[in-house]
Amino acid sequence: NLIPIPQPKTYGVLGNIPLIDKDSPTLSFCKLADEYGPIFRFEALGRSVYIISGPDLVADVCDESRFDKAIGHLLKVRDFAGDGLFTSLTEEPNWKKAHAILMPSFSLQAMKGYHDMMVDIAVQLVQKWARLNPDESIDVPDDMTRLTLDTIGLCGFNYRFNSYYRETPNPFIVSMVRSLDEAMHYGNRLPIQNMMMVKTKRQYESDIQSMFSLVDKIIAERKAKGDQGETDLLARMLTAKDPETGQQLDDQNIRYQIITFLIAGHETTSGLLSFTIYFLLKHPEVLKKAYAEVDEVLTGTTPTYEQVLKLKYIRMILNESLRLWPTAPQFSLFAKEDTVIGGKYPIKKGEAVSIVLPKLHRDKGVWGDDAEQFRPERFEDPAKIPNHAYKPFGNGQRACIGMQFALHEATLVLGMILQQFQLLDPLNYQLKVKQTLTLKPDDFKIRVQLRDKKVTAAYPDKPGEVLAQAP
Ligand code: FDE
Repeated sequence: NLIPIPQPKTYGVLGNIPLIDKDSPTLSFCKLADEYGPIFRFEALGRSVYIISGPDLVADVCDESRFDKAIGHLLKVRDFAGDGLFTSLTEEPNWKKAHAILMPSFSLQAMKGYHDMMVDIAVQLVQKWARLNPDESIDVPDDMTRLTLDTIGLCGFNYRFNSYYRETPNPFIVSMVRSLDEAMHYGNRLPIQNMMMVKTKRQYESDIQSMFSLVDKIIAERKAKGDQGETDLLARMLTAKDPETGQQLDDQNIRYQIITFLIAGHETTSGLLSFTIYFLLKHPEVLKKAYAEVDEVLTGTTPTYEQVLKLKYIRMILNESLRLWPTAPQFSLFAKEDTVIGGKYPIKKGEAVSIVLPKLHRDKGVWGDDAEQFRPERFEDPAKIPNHAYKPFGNGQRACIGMQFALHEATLVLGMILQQFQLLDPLNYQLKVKQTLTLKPDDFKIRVQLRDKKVTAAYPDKPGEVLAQAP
């Protein structure tokens, strides 16, 4: 009773490529899934992958005894993220080593150590917004990207990108975004096309060099300075030993990990914050409950670590936002042996599957008829969350190591924003989703009004001083 897996129309050597919008592949996959169902084959220039969005199929491919993370779609990203955590195979020695070394730095407990640094950056965002004139708009994804980049820079490497002091994105970010964009498009072009794009290639190579040189400089400076009791990720990478092998990470791998954290830690979290603000603007009843919680819990000038943990409804809002718009919208696996999924679809050893999260997360059979509705209350009871239909942070041992980090940061920032501001939507924004490697609301602008001028006036001018005062 095995049945063949459907495949949409092909176009010669291009296979199915003409069916996807190259600027937003995930959304195209969602549309194809509407037509072809919970699994279909997708062929591109000789590569083939099964696109999966049905909960029972996802449950099967998330069985780690049969499937493991695939990186075929990330090969180009390895040009600058090498064998860092995100772009390595589970089998590569550096994955296991770095995973063991870095896990403790991302535990729930470890968030306590990052809290004050996260507040430092969040205060910069709040101050910027508080000082805008009433007729000035905020580009939400832009300001959220400033926040998440500066936060991972400070918590990770004690480096200040100081994005709020710049009009345009930091040059490092320009290089990173452009390289990611090129890495995403490269695989969907014919080799001959890629060969002819001489300028693009030159730009790509110079972008990678400039990323390497900033990161190598950060590493070299820290080494020169010696251990001064830093507790950030970099300190841990430079000193900690893998409990199993007794080995440390080498400098090249540390470079790749830093670039990995900068990529993984800022685009995804900034998209999460942007979509969440969008949902709050469009759901006044949710916004009202969120204000009520924030006003009850956040009593001081800036939130304490413990207060952030008490923002339960804000967490539910973030979970629901990640359900409808998971900002890392796809991940891929390969079969370790010949196998069958969903009781009827044969998958051969080595074949790849890719899970399309926005589609999975809206499955009516699992989430109910209101699956398309934004309703944070779904996450009230953790026991009722259908785990195989909710994978915003990936799966198993290859799941997101930065989950606690991202959620603590996002909860804290949303709390601070709601504590201070009324959110306004004078342009009546209509959602348009943009994809780089991650998803974001495109061209999303809002305005804000201070709720109570006294609170922000209490911030000292230098953000650092807030830390000194924190109880
Ligand atoms: C990871 C991740 C994932 C998986 C992917 C695959 O499988 O391929 C996912 C889905 C995710 N992640 C998601 C997310 C979302 C958000 C918001 C985030 N994420 C955030 C963050 C932050 C940070 C820092 C990070 N993140 C990081 C990371 C890393 C490193 C990784 C890899 C891991 C391993 O080991 O593999 C990830 N992330 Fe995330």
